[in-house]
Amino acid sequence: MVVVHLNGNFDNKLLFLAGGTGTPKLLMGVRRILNDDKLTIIGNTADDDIFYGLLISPDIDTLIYLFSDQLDLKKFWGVKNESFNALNQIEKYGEEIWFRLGDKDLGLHLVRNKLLLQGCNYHEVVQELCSRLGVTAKIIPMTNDHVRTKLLTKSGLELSFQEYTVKMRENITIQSVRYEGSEKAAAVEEAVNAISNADTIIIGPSNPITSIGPILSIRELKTALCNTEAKIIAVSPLSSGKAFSGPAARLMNELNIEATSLGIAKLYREFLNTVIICNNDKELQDEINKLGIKTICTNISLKTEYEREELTKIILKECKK
Ligand code: FO1
Repeated sequence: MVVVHLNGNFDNKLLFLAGGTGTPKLLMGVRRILNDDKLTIIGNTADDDIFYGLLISPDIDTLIYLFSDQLDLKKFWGVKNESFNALNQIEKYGEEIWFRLGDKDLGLHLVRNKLLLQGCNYHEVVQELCSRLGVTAKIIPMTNDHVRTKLLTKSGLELSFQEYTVKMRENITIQSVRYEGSEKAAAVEEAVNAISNADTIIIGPSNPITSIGPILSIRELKTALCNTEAKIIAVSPLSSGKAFSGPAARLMNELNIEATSLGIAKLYREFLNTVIICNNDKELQDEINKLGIKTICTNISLKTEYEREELTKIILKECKK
């Protein structure tokens, strides 16, 4: 397939807000049209967790692996052609191994840990890792501070995001979600500046509760989104009330948030200009338009390279002129 690079004719400052699966899929399409150095991404860090003493940062790592061409594109997390020798060894010491850390992935976690121990803040660590891997997209973690998604189950158990999604396989009813630490957390300054200086901001089709929600829970980032001159476009992660991947629809239902693209538009209504929704959801257009938000109906499934590239073209046409 021919890669259509528009770089010469495209000087829009683009910023993405990203979680771990939907937005990286969209970014694969964007990469086929624009050079990585044209892209800035603010990544969620509230899925982060500690395993065997090492900080693991799934959403940021997916972005790093994507932009260094190492991502396992079957799972959309971890490194391709991975092995699990270290994990099998860890199990021999009686440790739980429900969170599958691969050998190559551990390389990243060890170097990150070293940089953190040397006193770098988290954004500096990500910059250093990207620079060592030759990543030219700007990946900015939302905060250097501790923010963690915590999910309270109906039975009163509070789970981390990884316990909920990987250990429990989302097989448990959630009553409420909070973002531990978000009230005190400061945004990374470059993230605030990126929002203020962008021409167009794309809220990718990531989970609004566990991926975009934590980013919005940081006051400075939400305020910057409400005040920016940028055009803000969201891509819905839902079609006919179902998520393309992950627990977004299920969680929204359990939290009594309308699990449709209208629900998505309502969640982002304070700052949203345009929402891109699935062809199947055409009947929601009028209700969304009544909120003062423009709708574009198209194929948003992002399953194939062709679909990713086509959606990118639609987004680029909608960018602030
Ligand atoms: N997801 C799984 O379903 N099972 C795993 O064992 C698993 C391990 C894992 C290790 C490193 C990493 O960066 C991500 C990993 N994920 C795993 C994905 C992760 O749980 C979620 O997909 C993201 O947090 C969602 O954004």
